Amino acid sequence: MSAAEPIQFDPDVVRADFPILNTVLHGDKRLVYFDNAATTQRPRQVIDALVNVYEHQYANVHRGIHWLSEQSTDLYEDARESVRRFIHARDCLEIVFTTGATAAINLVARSWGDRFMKAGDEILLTEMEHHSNIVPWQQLAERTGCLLRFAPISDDGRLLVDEFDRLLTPRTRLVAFTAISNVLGTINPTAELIAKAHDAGAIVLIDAAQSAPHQSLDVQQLDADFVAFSGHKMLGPSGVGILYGRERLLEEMPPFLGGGSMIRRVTLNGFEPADLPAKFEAGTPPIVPALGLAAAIKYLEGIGMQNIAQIERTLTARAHTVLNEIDGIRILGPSPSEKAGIVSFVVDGIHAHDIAQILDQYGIAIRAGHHCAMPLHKRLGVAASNRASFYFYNTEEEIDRLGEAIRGAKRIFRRN
Ligand code: C6P
Repeated sequence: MSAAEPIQFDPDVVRADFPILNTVLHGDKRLVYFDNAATTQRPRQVIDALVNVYEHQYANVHRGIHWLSEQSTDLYEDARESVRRFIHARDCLEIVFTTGATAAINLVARSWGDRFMKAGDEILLTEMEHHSNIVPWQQLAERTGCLLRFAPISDDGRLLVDEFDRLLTPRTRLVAFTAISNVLGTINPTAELIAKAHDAGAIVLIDAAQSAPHQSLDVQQLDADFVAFSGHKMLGPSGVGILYGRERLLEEMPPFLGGGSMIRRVTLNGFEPADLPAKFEAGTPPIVPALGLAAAIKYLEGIGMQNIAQIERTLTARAHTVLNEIDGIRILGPSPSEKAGIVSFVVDGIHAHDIAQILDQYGIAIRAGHHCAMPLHKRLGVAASNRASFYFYNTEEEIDRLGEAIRGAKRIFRRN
């Protein structure tokens, strides 16, 4: 199936690619995997690609002059090209392999931040950020004396754009926000916010950890400066992520980690950094995970990102309908039309961990807790929430099972 074709999607055919979805637990419960915002599952095609590399193509990259190393280096650079194509970057120089979204954001905070931020400069974030897009900036503020501002959200979890505008001032040097909230599912108006930030003279980092796996991403059309995301949330292996950076910005930045590969020359007195992107890839990179990510991208492209977004819209709408039919449930975040496939909720009088534990007895995997977004939970007035997060291999029938399981939990706690 190509991205341009109308959707012809048979969930049973797709699900057959994912061996783990056949898992039966607790005797007779077929696994319902609704923890996709934490990490997704891998299709056979990705698993086979990993095995194939280890069996036939594995050596260190950019080091050997032997045949196997050349094979492995070519595949690693092909993987970079797959990522470039997937996010529509201009050049492979702008694609840095990291160990994940967290590492990518920290790279920018350490390298760009330490070089360009000074006391009194401001960074504008939002109240809906994951800790990975808060703590690196708090650490930068400790190092440099720069100040953090947080654009507030409405009670139903939408960014208050007027407030964002008010907090964007000539002192704002960087704006960093999530394209999709990992708790609320809110889809932020990314292009609009980037344009506003640029008008104010700020550069922009997009945390795309929850958007790159679910929507098409065009960094040139968005005019993004930095974009961070993780392979394991988009069918790829853990241990690999991407920092996209505009070439001009990456060129101005000093290397963050030092070691092998990131140098052109080393003497006992100092070093000269390598060209992009090697300058930011010190040490042996995540070779096999990068190749696995390329296989994952190939699979996603086969389904088509627009189709994926459409399937998830249907699942999210169904989840809202099912949950709204149950008394005493508060769904966090906006209406289904404004959110991605992430539905967090709180059940009156039952702790999120208890709900998750009972759902597990029904074979349903969801996440419970603060989902690495403690400030957001404080803003919403809840200590913890339950989160069901979907991917294109989930089905409406599974969502109906979620509803039955929550009713079961309420019966156990006599809250119905
Ligand atoms: N969120 C979740 O269950 P890493 O851990 O580096 O792959 O991704 C970090 C990250 C950054 N931004 C957002 C918006 C995220 O959702 C995540 C990861 C997972 O919500 C694990 S805490």
